[in-house]
Amino acid sequence: MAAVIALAAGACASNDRPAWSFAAPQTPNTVPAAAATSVPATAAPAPSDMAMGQATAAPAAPAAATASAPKADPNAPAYILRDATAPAVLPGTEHDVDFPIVEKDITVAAGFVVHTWTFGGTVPGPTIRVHLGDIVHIHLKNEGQMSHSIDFHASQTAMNHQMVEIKPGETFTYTFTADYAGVWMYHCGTAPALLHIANGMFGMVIVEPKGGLPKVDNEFAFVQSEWYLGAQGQPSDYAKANQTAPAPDFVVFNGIANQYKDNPVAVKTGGRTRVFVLDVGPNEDSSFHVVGTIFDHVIKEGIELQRGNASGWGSQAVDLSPAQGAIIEFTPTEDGMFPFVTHAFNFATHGAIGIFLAGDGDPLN
Ligand SMILES: [Cu+2]
Repeated sequence: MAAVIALAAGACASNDRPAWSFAAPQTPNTVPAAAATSVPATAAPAPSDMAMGQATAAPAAPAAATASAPKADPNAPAYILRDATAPAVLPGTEHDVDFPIVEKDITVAAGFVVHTWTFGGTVPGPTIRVHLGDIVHIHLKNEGQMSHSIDFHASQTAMNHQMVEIKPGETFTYTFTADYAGVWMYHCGTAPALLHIANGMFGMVIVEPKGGLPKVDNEFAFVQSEWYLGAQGQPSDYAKANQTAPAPDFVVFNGIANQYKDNPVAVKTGGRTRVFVLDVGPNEDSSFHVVGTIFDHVIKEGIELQRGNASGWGSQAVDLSPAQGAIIEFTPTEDGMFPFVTHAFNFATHGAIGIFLAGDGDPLN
């Protein structure tokens, strides 16, 4: 029979009925040796390098960029589970948020460590949640070894005004007004932006709509992204990430492969669950789906499927290209497992999968 998902809590583990089978990746992808092009030499990016396109001067490349991924290291530290719960909206109408820029070794999948560049020491960076019309001051301090910058998609500002290079040791405050509601990406824009995003410099901003969002039983925030592994313990591999047909080693929710498959997320049976979901790529789309549920309320990039609409429309999966976000809501109708995936299944099998566990996890009890 098909393999049954192993649940950390043990619920349902003895259930012998057919079940979804999710083969976890044992080894990351490899790319042909010919794909291993050298990365441009290190140089401090100038302000004019704030570009989405090809780098003219790339910052520090992986010291030992490799064409193929490293082998899993049995001695790598265990990954640190990221709480999937969406943060509360910040109190007040004007906010000061500290964003130290920190280089950090992070275990991104069992046995694989990446020397990441981060906002706030985590990948993704902190999720910021505010009300429409709020003013946000992001206080950046570059504690790393190379220049970085930040670009808030929730903001409206000239690229050469606030998306400026912040050199090592420097500080900068990026200020914006939350003019529009939605689920927004932020990321480093320093060239090559592809590498800075691929190496962990991204996160989510939630701007609640006028009047706020109604209270629900459970709220979560998931950022889908890709890892293109360099050598063990080194930054991501720019050459791999820069392929026109890229083959990520892992595709993940909230930075770590399979973390919510290993550690299912509890939801209330019969309650309303809301998920803020964002695809940051840098390259691949998401088709966010929750097995066994139908979304009755979706707001994607300003387009709304309203709950209780007269024609009875529902939604099965939400398509998100890189830098697109959505708010989805559904109700688990019974106790049991409701896996969430990108329905691009080659990526679900490379880490983009988790499990919502409703009630005690057993629909027959
Ligand atoms: Cu950066």
